[in-house]
Amino acid sequence: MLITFEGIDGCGKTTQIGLLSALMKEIGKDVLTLREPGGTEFSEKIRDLLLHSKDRLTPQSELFLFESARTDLVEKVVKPSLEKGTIVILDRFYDSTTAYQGYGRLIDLSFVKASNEIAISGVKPDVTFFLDIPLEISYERSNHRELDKIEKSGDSFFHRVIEGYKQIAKEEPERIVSIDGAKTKEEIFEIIKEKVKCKLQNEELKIINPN
Ligand code: Z5A
Repeated sequence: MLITFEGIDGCGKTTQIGLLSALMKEIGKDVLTLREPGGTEFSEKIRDLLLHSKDRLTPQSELFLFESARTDLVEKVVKPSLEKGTIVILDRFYDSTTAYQGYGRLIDLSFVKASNEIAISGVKPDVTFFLDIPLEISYERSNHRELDKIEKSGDSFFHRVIEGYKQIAKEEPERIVSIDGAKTKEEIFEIIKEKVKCKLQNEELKIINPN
């Protein structure tokens, strides 16, 4: 099972992934948590370039770097883990590219979606949690931390990213669960726990009764 988390900076992905992975381990599940960009030696090098290089990147170079990091992670780690039956939890996946490079950087959406398709080669999340927070909360939570390259993109960029996420969630209500990220950590985790429990039960039923 592949579970992904999405949302703008500081929306609480890392916090919820920590809680979910601890719970999964507690109930005896084999679970792997990964982040994008990252998760392989090569993808971590690309992450460093994307977030910290002093070079000015064009939106297109940014897009291709995210996709290169993604394909490396998918082919080397995500696919083999899913094939073994491991539950993979990803901090960001291709919805981030649609939101940030498509809606945020204004690269043609059909081009972004086609690039995503190449990078994921058929690997799709079973469920995606979109933690929806306004920009003000993102700024409050990242309080005084040094900003990376993408975080310095400005308010109008982030407003477009937020609207992009809302649109993506509207287009795929079956896969994407939108949660008000301003709720408490505990309230958010309750919603996530219930949804994952349902997914696991459905999966077990499918194993017992494949038809
Ligand atoms: N990016 C892209 O442009 N295109 C792509 O295709 C991909 C990524 C894959 C990666 O940054 C950047 O790359 C990201 C998008 C871009 N840039 N931006 N902007 P990253 O991985 O370094 O960081 P991040 O994913 O954006 O976010 P983060 O800093 O890791 O935040 P988070 O994981 O969402 O939040 P958190 O660490 O769980 O929580 C932040 C703080 O809030 C922390 O102090 C918590 O204790 C607190 N918190 C969490 N939940 C709550 C609640 N519910 N109430 C109150 N306080 C809370």
